[in-house]
Amino acid sequence: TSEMGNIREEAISFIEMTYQELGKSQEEIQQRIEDIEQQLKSSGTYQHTAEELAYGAKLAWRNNSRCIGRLFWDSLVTFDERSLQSTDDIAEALFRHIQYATNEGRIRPVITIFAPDKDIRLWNHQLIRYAGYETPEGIIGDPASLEFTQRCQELGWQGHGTPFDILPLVIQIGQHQPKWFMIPDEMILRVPLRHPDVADFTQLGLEWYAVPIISDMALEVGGIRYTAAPFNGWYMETEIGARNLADKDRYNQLPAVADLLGLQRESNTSLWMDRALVELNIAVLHSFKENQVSIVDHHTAAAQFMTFSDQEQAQGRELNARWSWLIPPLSPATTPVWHHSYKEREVSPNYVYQSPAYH
Ligand code: HEM
Ligand code: NRG
Repeated sequence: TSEMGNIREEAISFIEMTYQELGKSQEEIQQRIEDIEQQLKSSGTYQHTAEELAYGAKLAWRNNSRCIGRLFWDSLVTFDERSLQSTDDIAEALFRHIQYATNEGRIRPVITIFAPDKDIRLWNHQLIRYAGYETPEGIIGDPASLEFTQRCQELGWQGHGTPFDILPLVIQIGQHQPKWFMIPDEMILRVPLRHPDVADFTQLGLEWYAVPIISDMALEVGGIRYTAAPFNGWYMETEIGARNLADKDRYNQLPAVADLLGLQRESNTSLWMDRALVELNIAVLHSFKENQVSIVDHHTAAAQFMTFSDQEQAQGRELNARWSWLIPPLSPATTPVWHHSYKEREVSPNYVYQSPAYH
């Protein structure tokens, strides 16, 4: 398994699995394993073919126990950018990723993979994310971004100070000074939030960006760790409406939404938080839909996950799943996921956490 970190064993088990799934012959498998053993002997490491890399990224998605969106694992598009050596070239590749994935709202699941052996790190948690500022009047923007925003300012970046400033890309190679790059405005698709039947909802001045592109996890494939491998799908509405905008330690918008709806906030018994939460999630879905930006509601996502689970079982593969992450944070017991129990194992390939690139 992956925790042993034996590169030869990891490589062999990855090649056997991948080549079998891709319908390759036993000879091809043997040949490729011998070739990898040669590379390991002479250099201590080995290189994936473009095909192995793309399939490894798909398997890592299929294996990730916390993702409810895995039905679409086989449609992942890989941009192989392992040849890039400079922060400027890497920034250009990240811009290409953002544009191709965004696709004017018809979001495409994409991963861009950089060289595994140059200690490339993206400091961002997601390529597109809002800044957070500590001010005398309180926090402005996303409190989850406070520390990274400060690092960006120390590097010379300056935001406008709005609640929705987009942070720059920060790229570091080895122990060199990290470089920052502003993302051109026109590349960032944003969705202003409104509510289908509450006209005043726009007074909240809320928005969210279209594409979540996780950039701080490592892709682990066949004993090789890709430390810079940003990936994206599209949002499930609860991520925005039940967490990012709702959590007390994020944008904390439930009181404002409740006031707008004319709800009494004196008593818990009125369930004002729950009612505000539902209307906020309705606004997220309505706004993304109206702007033709891909998004999935939690009922549809849960149904898709059940289909994925059936499909895996039919293929004779054991599902890897963590219940506590797969249930949505809104009305979880209305989804079938709630009523199932799941087994979680450590499986490779996978997307794994890595120690922070900055402190
Ligand atoms: C986690 C949905 C695509 C890999 C999640 C979560 C949701 C989700 C709701 C939980 C996030 C949270 O609670 O913070 C979706 C949807 C997708 C999608 C709707 C649409 C296609 C992808 C893709 C990949 C991926 C393309 C990778 C190739 C992951 C990983 C996590 C995750 C690694 C765990 C993140 C962590 O541990 O912080 N996904 N996902 N997902 N997803 Fe997906
Ligand atoms: N909850 C985070 C994003 C985590 C990943 N979610 C996805 N991933 N949908 C947030 O920004 O709200 N994906 O690759 O689509």
